[in-house]
Amino acid sequence: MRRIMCFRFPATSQYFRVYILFLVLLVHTELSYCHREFWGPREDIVLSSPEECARNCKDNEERKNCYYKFHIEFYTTLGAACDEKNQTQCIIADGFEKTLIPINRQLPGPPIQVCVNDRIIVDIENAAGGMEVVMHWHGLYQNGYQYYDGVPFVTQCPIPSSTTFRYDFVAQNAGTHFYHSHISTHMLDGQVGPLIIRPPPCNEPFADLYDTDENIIFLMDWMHALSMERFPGFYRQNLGQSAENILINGLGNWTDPITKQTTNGKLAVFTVEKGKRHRMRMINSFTTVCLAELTIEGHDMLIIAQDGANVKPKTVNSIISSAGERVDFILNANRRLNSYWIQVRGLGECAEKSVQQLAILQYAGGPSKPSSTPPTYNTVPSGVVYNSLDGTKCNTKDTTTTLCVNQLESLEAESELLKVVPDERHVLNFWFFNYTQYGNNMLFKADTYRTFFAANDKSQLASMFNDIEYEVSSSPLLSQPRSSYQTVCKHNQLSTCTQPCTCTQVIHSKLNNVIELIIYDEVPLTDLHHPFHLHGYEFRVFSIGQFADMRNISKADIDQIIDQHTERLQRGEYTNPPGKDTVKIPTGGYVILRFKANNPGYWLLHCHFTWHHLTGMELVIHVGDLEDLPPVPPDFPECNNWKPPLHTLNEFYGFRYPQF
Ligand SMILES: *[C@@H]1O[C@H](CO)[C@@H](O)[C@H](O)[C@H]1NC(C)=O
Ligand SMILES: *[C@@H]1O[C@H](CO)[C@@H](O)[C@H](O)[C@H]1NC(C)=O
Ligand SMILES: *[C@@H]1O[C@H](CO)[C@@H](O)[C@H](O)[C@H]1NC(C)=O
Ligand SMILES: *[C@@H]1O[C@H](CO)[C@@H](O)[C@H](O)[C@H]1NC(C)=O
Ligand SMILES: [Cu+2]
Repeated sequence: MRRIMCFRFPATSQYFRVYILFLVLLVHTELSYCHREFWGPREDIVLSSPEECARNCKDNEERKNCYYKFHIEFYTTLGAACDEKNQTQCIIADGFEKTLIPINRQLPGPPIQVCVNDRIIVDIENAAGGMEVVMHWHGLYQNGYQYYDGVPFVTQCPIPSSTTFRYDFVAQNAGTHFYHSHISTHMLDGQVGPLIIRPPPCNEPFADLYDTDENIIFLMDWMHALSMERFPGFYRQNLGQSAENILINGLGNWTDPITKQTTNGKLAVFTVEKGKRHRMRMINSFTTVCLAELTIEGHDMLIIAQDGANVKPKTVNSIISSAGERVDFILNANRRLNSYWIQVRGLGECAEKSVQQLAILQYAGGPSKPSSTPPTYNTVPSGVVYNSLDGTKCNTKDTTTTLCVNQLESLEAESELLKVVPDERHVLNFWFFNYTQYGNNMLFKADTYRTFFAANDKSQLASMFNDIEYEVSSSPLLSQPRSSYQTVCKHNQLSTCTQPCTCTQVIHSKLNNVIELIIYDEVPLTDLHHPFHLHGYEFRVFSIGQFADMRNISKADIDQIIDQHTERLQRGEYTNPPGKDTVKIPTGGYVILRFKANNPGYWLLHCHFTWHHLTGMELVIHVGDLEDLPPVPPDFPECNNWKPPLHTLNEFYGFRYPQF
């Protein structure tokens, strides 16, 4: 278990603490009296505002109860709010008018910034009529708060419109995290925001390496219509689901590729002080298959954490990330007093349309515009690329041009994870079931309604993970285990089911086992580098590899990978594999990761590309048994099918229908 508090109060200050507590209670009892209807009967729970919570964390500080209200509704960018003097409710985005479903009329959503051990309470008011909401806190363990992980039909029912749902959990693991909608494609329509958990100074290993910790670089992909427009996707025009634009901290401009006209957008400005070292927290909240490549003119970047997990610092020149990944780096503002371009290029499918966005790094007191010409899409960065698309050198010591996420080292040794044979090993392939190969008549058959998405090559696809297309159950597995079982895959389901095999895939794991996952891209497709995210855990990335020849990966290939991995373990070659919760798998490649299953619950493991996981590329890892879990919170909302048995009309529950 990770240490939360650094040291206990010395005995002499105990009395003082009790005295303070008494005073605080006295004051709070007074205060909360008038708020009683709002905050319920408890009088000792004092809520702090988002601003009060976004403080400098101190050693051994009392926990704060950080309260947030998220109001969700339909809204438009560049709406009438943008003509007001006070533009607090104006969303400009990239200067293109479109409908979105944001939180509190902000883009990205309001930042949650707390200290380790704070309690986070978020009331989600769903005022988006006709739309369900579910919020996932990406990167948080939720150990003890399993019911608040925010996965529809796994941990909770979706929040129906016109109702409010209260999330209530403790910030356990420090790091740069974020929150996002986990239902439909809403994440792409504004339901995202940063979630930063800072440790007390005594648990911050890099405190000496930086002077400020204020900058969040929040990357979003962006479409010029509601994203649902593109699910399952068009077939005759505007194929595929690639993004039209990228936003940096919700801002950017956009040049129409046909008319060449540029919108009157605003670029994000990051102000730094010359001579200071700034910790930058970069969050990739993309939903499409595009990747983001970040470079900062004239500056290199010292990487100190990935997905909130600290690593031994390494310098790079550009940072590639895919949906769900975060990178903390230190930027040393040691150049001439000026301003510099920040460039984010869209890679993968986004390369076809040369999608990119710019922002400005401004030295305080310097000019507001960089003196150099803005970089174009064809400005390719030089130097070391972090998390590059080339996975062929990840299992070597060569980091001259590329630095893979597994080539970094964790600060913490985890010797139990290094044992040669794990307690459980799951080999999980992923691929697409291509209905179009069968002439589509399998998909568009009378009375069958199978899930699919329309890809950019005009094929109609379902997404397979471990040879199964995940079927969403009608009740949450965690909170309603007795009613959710109907669709759960049976033992040996694969031997009996017809292709594509569809059921609610649950892998049962024993609490505290060391679990190894080998996830691989069985049938490589150009430009696809799927990022897999595991809820509830930070795993360690042991090995990343890629078969250079873009061929299908066979079972024999996997056996060979396991042999190599086993030899490396036997030779003790893995030195502190780094922690992460989202990992990008190279095209036609694989990743080997391990974690200790010390967090009971139902945890989703899925590709973080929205269109893939919505069409089946996900499964649930069920750790532990019912008795390992906290009880379901009282009055927790339930949902299920309702198909009562049919009776003759006048015997139905004794009710007599009127006779005419
Ligand atoms: C504008 O909105 C901000 C944020 O709500 C508020 O602090 C400020 O007082 C408002 N200004 C005016 C002139 O209303
Ligand atoms: C982007 O917007 C800024 C600010 O409105 C503008 O100065 C700049 O010319 C635009 N960029 C491009 C490439 O048109
Ligand atoms: C699906 O099958 C069709 C027809 O064989 C083919 O043209 C297309 O490239 C395939 N797409 C994928 C993604 O495999
Ligand atoms: C790879 O697998 C796909 C799907 O099973 C199949 O259509 C394709 O022919 C295979 N490619 C090769 C080179 O074997
Ligand atoms: Cu995917």
